Amino acid sequence: MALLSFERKYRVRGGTLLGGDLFDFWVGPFYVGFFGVSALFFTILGTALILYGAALGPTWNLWQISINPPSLDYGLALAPMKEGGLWQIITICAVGAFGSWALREVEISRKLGMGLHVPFAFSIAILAFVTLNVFRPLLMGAWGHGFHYGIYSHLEWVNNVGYAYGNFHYNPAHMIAITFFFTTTLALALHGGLVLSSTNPGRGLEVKTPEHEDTYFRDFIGYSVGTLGIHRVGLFLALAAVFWSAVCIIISGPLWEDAWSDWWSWWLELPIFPQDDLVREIGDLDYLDN
Ligand code: 07D
Ligand code: U10
Repeated sequence: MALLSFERKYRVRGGTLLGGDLFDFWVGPFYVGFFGVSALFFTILGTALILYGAALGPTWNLWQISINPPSLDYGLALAPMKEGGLWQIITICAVGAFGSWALREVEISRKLGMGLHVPFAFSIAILAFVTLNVFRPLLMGAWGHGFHYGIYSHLEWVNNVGYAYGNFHYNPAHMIAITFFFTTTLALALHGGLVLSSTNPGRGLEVKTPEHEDTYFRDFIGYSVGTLGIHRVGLFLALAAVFWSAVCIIISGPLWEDAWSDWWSWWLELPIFPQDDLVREIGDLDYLDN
């Protein structure tokens, strides 16, 4: 069925979570729905407030515009507009827009009778954002712990928070998150390469089958996860990357306040290591100073 006739067939009422039939229509290719309206509302309001904040600020240089959270002195209170209040309202708009977007995905999935995998996956991204700018500031007692909305300023924030805990590379959850991010790219490269090599073999050559794809990996590494399975693997790897990112930042402060390298002292206490002074010194990397 051609895409346009498919769309006509499936563009029927129903499946909405909120608003009944009221917003159950399409504008051009886009489904609207209650959450399309709320997503647009929060996006337009949030963007307008960012522009207002930029107008108040010292620069129109795109790289340097920044909407900053309140200073730590305000704790969890509301701050005046020009001293972080804007950041607080923009954060509400961001969460409102992301949440609406996820629920719009749910309505579209329901209309088409599909699984909720896409909204579930996007919800994990939202979880990471909310962890950074809502959960962690709440646990640490001040909105000032949220990150700045700006290109350079958010990089500065990552840098400063990273070094506040010594060297963030020693954060074990950060290690796991990075490993999952890198493995995600490996899996996607393998999958993209495999599918293109078998289904787009070049002019005049025969398109190959999933059996070719399976056999390629059985010959190569002794196992194929299968054509459906690779998508499960991909989704798992990507979601695990973002999940462990959220873990790595929520434990920095609320759970561990020192340098992350010190957390690893339990490793040196393991009975498999000789517990004499020389080994301790090497373990503390003191030898690097000499
Ligand atoms: C947060 C995105 C959510 C997105 C949503 C949607 C719009 C719409 C519309 C354009 C989670 C947004 C949609 C805005 C736009 C249009 C049309 C996803 C999110 C809801 N680090 N580090 C991470 C690496 C170092 C530090 C994560 C690597 C240093 C801190 C990831 C290295 C120090 C924090 C990661 C490295 C340090 C992180 C980020 C290497 C600094 C965090 C991914 C090779 C000196 C952050 C939850 C992420 C985090 C984070 C990777 C180095 C500090 C694992 C590869 C050593 C303080 N680092 N890092 O979070 O965990 O995705 O956040 O050196 O807070 Mg790190
Ligand atoms: C994709 C896909 C798709 C599928 C898929 C996949 C992408 C369309 C159809 C594939 C995806 C998956 C399976 C998902 C999981 C994968 C990942 C998440 C990526 C990460 C992968 C891993 C962590 C696993 C890595 C495992 C590896 C690399 C296997 C290691 C294997 C070996 C070292 C053996 C290599 C074999 C050789 C060299 C040839 C034969 C050798 C032997 C049988 C061993 C014995 C050898 C001898 C007797 C000879 C003497 C030895 C010599 C000469 C030296 C050997 C040296 C060594 C170091 C072994 O898109 O959908 O579905 O499935």
